[in-house]
Amino acid sequence: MNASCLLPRWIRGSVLIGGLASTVAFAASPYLEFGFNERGRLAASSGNEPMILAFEAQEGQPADWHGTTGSGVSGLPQDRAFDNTASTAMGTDGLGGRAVATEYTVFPSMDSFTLSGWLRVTAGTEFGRFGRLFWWNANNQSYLFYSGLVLAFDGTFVGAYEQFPPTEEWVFFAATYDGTADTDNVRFYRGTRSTAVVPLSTATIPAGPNVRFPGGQFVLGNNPIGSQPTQPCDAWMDNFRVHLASGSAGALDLAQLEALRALDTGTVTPPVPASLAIALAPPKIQLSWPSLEGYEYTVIASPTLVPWAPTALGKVPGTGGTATWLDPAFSVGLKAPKYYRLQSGYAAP
Ligand SMILES: [Ca+2]
Ligand SMILES: [Ca+2]
Repeated sequence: MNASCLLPRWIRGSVLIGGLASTVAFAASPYLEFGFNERGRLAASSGNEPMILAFEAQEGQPADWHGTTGSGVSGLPQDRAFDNTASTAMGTDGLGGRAVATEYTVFPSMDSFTLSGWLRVTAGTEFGRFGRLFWWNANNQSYLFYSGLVLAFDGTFVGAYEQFPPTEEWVFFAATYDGTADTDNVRFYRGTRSTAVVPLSTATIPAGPNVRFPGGQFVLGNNPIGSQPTQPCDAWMDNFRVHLASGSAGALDLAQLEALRALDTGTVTPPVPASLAIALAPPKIQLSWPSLEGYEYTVIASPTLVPWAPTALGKVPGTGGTATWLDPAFSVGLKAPKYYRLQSGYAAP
């Protein structure tokens, strides 16, 4: 017998999936959002799509490219960045790390999208050379690279060239595509921690829904393993986001991008929402969820949904594997409802 069948109906209907929602002023939640604020080999999306990235070195060796505390764009103690500066050079013929999706993933086909994030290079880093910020290997290669800021899809290259000289400060970058517009449907933007986002250049490609990312290997910071030439992005990266939408809403406008930039300079991206499963460990209730190193999870319960009267029952450190928590006070035969919620937060450094 499946143990979960023993659960009274009201229990199965009352388990909540908790976590702190990601909110961005004036713009919908990102489809993907990587803040790199955990520790360990994995980096999780706090956007709507719970993609997990694994860090690896040039030839695929396991690595941890999380920067130190405070290395993220906000400089706040819980903020870390993807530190790919161990790369031997920017772009072509350098050797360096990457963050690659642990599963082959498909973007939904949408009319519009935005790729945005933050980049910081060290003084003296050679400009250009096609260092990969983003790679999506579909039927046609799609990528964004640091050589200026260049977007390539369907074999078409459009870009804002020579606009990103290495200054050793964090630079906000964005490329938007609005497939509902026939002209100027690709736009590039730049900002810094201290200066607002400004438009750079525009370009025109054939209009239509975004079928240019039909699926494939998703990589940040380099080409996929085994590629020639090797093209690491010898830099720090933080808060890489993908927005997607039907209609034109996925192409964020200047005000929305400026809101993102301003938000990032003073806050740390929210923790990854956790998904909660419930099972029986007879005769007790057991909760389990995928956990990340560097996070701490708090199990909360209330006897009623409204009003929500929470009691914190326990704290569990993230390990990078499945975390479990057994409710010592709740037997299956108990005839009272109990509503669980799981909160995720950053563990103390
Ligand atoms: Ca960060
Ligand atoms: Ca380097």
